[in-house]
Amino acid sequence: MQKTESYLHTTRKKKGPLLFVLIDSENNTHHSASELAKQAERNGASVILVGGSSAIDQITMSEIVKNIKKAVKIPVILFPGNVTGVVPGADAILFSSLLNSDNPYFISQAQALGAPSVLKFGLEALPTAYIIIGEGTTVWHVGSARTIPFDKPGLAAMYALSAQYLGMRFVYLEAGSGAKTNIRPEMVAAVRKIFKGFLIVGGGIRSPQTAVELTKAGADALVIGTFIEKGGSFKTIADIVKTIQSVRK
Ligand code: 1GP
Repeated sequence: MQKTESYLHTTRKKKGPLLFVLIDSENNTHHSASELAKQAERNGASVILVGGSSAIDQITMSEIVKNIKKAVKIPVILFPGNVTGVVPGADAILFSSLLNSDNPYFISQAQALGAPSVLKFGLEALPTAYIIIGEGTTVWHVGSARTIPFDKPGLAAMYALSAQYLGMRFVYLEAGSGAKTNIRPEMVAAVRKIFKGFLIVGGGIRSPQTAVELTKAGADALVIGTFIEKGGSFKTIADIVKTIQSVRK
């Protein structure tokens, strides 16, 4: 196991469920991105994700990654929405296949196009099944997702099981950035029951209450982006970290 993956498992074991803070390079200037990352680290985040489904400016993104790397000690992991999200300077990349896309480009073609850059930039690839739940979000639209309704946990579990059989070590259940509703705990529990790897859940999470329900249901890490981008308080972030890290199973 390489460095970032091993850090994730060790930290998960030591601290309990983790918080990943997502910084969308399209919505943040260089200065504000590194400031947000610093604050996130100070308030208990374990990873900074950089990406977004509409991020297309590689030059800006790679500068933002460089600045964030200088500002924090926690790993910086790329979260690409397309080949344009592969830039140098990060510790690792969620090397994802959008399993429930109707468009083969997002299942395997973008991956083939992006892989040589992952190698060239020396990024640690974290093999991830990306599964989009619900509809109406940017990622749902851009990724041509075949909708899995929020109240169909069995469908998400089927995809997660196939991810496991395909050898993927991460599953990311995604409601979409700024989603009105987050993934339901019942769906997280159904996926947790059959998926043995590292389970990430994101989209629409804004409160310690939701965060604790999702981690109790079995999420190893939660992703929060919009709440912080919209000026949500870091005190809430610290509370979220504190409550989820009391969930240790
Ligand atoms: C989006 O899961 C992440 O890809 C985070 O979602 O922006 O709603 O926090 P939010």
